[in-house]
Amino acid sequence: LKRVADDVRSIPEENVPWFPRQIKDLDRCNMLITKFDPDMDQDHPGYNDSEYRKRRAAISELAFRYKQPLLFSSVSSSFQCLVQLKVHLSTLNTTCLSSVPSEKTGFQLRPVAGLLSARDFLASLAFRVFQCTQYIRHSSAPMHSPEPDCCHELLGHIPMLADKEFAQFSQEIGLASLGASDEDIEKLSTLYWFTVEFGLCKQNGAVKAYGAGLLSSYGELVYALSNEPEYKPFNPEETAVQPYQDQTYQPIYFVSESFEDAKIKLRKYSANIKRPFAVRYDPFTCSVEVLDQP
Ligand code: TIH
Ligand code: FE2
Repeated sequence: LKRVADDVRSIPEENVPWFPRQIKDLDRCNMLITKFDPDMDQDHPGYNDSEYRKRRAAISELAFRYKQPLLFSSVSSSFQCLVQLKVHLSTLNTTCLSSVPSEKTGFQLRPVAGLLSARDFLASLAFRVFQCTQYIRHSSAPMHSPEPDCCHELLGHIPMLADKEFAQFSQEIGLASLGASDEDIEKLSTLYWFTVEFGLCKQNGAVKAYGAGLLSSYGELVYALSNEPEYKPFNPEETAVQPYQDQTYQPIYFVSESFEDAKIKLRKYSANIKRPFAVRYDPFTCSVEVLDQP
C-alpha cells in the first residue's frame, strides 16, 4: 500500500542525500568499502591463504543475495518479530541469532558482505537493523582483528543490542544520520566509533568497557583498561572530531560518567545537527516519517 503522504511531502532543500524511508530500502544500502578485503589488501592476515579467501567469497555471496524480509505492517510488532525469526531460520543459519536482540529490543541482524560506507551502516541503525558480518577472523591473529568478524558481532554487538538503553542509543545515532551532510556523517561515525565500538564508562567508581570492539578483542580489552592509553571525558563536540585509526589498538578512549549520561549528551548533540527536516520512526510500519521542521 502506497501512502499518499510519502508522495506529497517533499524535503525543502535540494541537496539532501538519498536515505532509506522504509525497512526494505535497506536492500539499497549496500555500498561496500574495499579496505580489509582479503582479496585486495596485501596486509590482511588471510591474503596468502587461498582456502580462507574462497570461504570468504562464498560467505559474501550469501550476504549479497540477501533481501529484507517483507513484514505485515498491520500486525503487532512482537508478532512481526516472530515472523522475521522464522524467515531468518529458513534462509541463513547465522541470522537465527537475530532472536537474541529481537526479543528484547526489536533489533534485527542483517547479513552484510563486508565493510559498508558509514552512511549506509548508520542508516540501518535507524530501523533497528544491525549489519552483521558472517565470516571469522584469520586463525593467525585471534586476539585482535582490524575488521569486524562474527566473533566481534557475537561477543561485542549482539549482547549490547539486547539491552534497551543501548538499543535506543544506537537507533538515535542512526536517525540522526538520515539525510545528514557528509561532514555530519563523518562526525556521527566518529561518535559511534568512540562509544558503541570503543566506549568506556564508569560503574561504581571503576572504569569498565562497553564498546563492542573491546568486548570482542581480548588483547585490546586488557590494554584499554591498563594505564597505557590516554583517557578523556566523553563530550560529543570534542569526541566527534577526534581522529582515529582502525588498524590496531586505540591510543585514546573516551570515558562517560555512566551510560545514561552518554545517552543524554548524544541526544543533545543530535538535536543540534542542521537538517531541513526532522525524522520520526514508526515501529508499526517499520518506516521513517519525514516531517517538515516547525
Ligand atoms: N578489533 C575488534 C576485534 O578484534 O574483535 C574488531 C573491530 C572493532 C571495530 C572495528 S573492527
Ligand atoms: Fe563493530
